[in-house]
Amino acid sequence: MKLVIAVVQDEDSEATVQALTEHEYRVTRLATTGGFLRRGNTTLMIGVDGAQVDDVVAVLRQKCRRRTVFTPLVSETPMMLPSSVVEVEVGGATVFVLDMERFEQV
Ligand code: 2BA
Repeated sequence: MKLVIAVVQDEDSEATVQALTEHEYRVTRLATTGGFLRRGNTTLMIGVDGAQVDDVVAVLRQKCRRRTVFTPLVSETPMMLPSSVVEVEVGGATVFVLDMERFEQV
């Protein structure tokens, strides 16, 4: 079995979980925070057979969009202007696929 871990934007999480559930995948949703933007995102854990990984990734690709986010420029000095922002492109989904050594429900 494999564990698919996907970091998705909060805006996409509801539709993504719904689509995965409709495909009969089991999903755990975690509220997480990106280290760079320091804003909320959603991490999904999906345990599947190896043969299902490509289908899970296809659902993620379909439901998770890339977006441009404007974020305040972080500066080490107090010289930062209030209008200093940087443009960052985020998403669709950041996907990790791990070998699952053991899976059981007790
Ligand atoms: P954040 O860490 O908040 O990053 C948001 C976006 O900021 C990233 O989008 C990327 O476009 C940009 N970014 C991140 N680190 C950067 C850096 N050091 N320099 C310049 N730009 C940077 P995505 O790549 O789509 O990542 C979305 C979220 O996925 C991340 O939110 C983080 O929560 C997670 N993620 C991405 N790569 C990861 C990794 N290798 N390990 C763990 N989590 C990861």
